[in-house]
Amino acid sequence: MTRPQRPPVLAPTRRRLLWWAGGVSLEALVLTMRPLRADTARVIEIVARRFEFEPEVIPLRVGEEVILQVTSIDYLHGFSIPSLAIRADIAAGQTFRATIRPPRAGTYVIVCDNFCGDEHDDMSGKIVAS
Ligand SMILES: [Cu+2]
Repeated sequence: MTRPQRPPVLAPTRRRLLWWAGGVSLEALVLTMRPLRADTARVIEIVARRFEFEPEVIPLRVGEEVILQVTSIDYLHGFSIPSLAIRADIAAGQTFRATIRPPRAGTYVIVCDNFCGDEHDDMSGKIVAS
């Protein structure tokens, strides 16, 4: 009595494995080649509190890409840099992140545009790009 011949199962499995490994290698190559700007940009932590941003002055180089990480520690503050088209409301305990790159030398004014108390009008800061 002869046993029925089994179809070769190794070849398709190996082919699938090669396709999978090739896909993983290609994906790794693409990920390696992708620019990692967001990961390499310097993070500048800013605290928003009645009635100031700290630090108040942020010196940057023209064209330098940075991540502003703004945390309100006490109230709903506005964070606005009109000349860079950046704006957010930041509730107490929340953090807002924005990536910026000052295009020209100069001063970029930061204001709180959400009324937060008697000295709200004094709550400002600036980015000085040179
Ligand atoms: Cu305010």
